[in-house]
Amino acid sequence: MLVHAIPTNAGYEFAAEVRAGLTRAGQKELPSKYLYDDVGSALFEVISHLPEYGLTRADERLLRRYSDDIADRVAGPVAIAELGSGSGRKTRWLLEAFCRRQRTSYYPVEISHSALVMCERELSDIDAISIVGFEREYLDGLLEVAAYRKSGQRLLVLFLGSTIGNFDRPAGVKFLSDVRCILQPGDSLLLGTDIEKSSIELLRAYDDQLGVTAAFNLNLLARVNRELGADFDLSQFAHLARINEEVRSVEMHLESRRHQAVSISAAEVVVEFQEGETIWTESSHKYALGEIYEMARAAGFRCEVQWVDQQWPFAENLLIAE
Ligand code: AVJ
Repeated sequence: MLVHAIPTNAGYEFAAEVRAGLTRAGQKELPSKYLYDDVGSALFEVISHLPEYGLTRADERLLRRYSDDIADRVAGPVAIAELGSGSGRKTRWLLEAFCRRQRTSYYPVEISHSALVMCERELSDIDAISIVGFEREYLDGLLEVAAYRKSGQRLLVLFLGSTIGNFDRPAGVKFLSDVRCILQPGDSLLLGTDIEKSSIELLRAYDDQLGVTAAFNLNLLARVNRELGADFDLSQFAHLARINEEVRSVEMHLESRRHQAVSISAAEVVVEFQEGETIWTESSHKYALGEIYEMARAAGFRCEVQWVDQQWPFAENLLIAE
């Protein structure tokens, strides 16, 4: 696989965003995309196997069951771009279905280098596939993929795993509109969305008994220590999952167990935490089935089909660019 690597001002951006998020007035925050360094990506992989966290397995079941259906609906020569490929495991079924029909180009777009490498290892044995990976932010990568498009080739964008849920609702629609702007009418977007479920189930899924999600969350501070020379004492922060009823999301926070000060050398800042104060690290929004049709329309798509998993309510939505 050819990999286009990321331009290297990435470290500087990380420091700037950490500084901005931890020095702002009110709720402190760190962007959830930084959860996925090599350690974080590996921990998420473990989360996807936990009995409490059914999301990834539901996604995979749907892709496995309906891959032929999806490939038939997106007929003709197609280039497939995946935003956030992860290990690539759940994409296999879909790619195999497309490759049975014709030669297919697959362009994973992923900020984690190790995930890209894993993804290639996982998928390169498929017949009639060519893989070019982009170590990029989603929209930057998608722009480059669109520039590779050959005439007469359709583009299918995969945005699976309910990653869209990490945006708040307005930002989610804005993101879909940005994707739509890069596409041509008739191109498609396969969007995975986690469906609303009980608070009990959600809290179990985001605060599992083994503590893997806690480790996944705390790793963000460990990463700031490693990469920005900070001195976070991990034993003085606690993982917290809570429901935000108003916006219908599950939030992850890191709660300071005592009053403390942390110095972050590369961000040139010392941050003070009160006892009980939290850093907000992620929101995962949950959707009603009908709502996805409206979001699609607002972003310039029409939702053509919705496949729903019964075991763990989750939907795969096929959106067509209008
Ligand atoms: C990979 C973004 C879909 O929001 O559920 C898992 C990440 N966070 N457990 C999600 C996650 C806590 C996950 N996504």
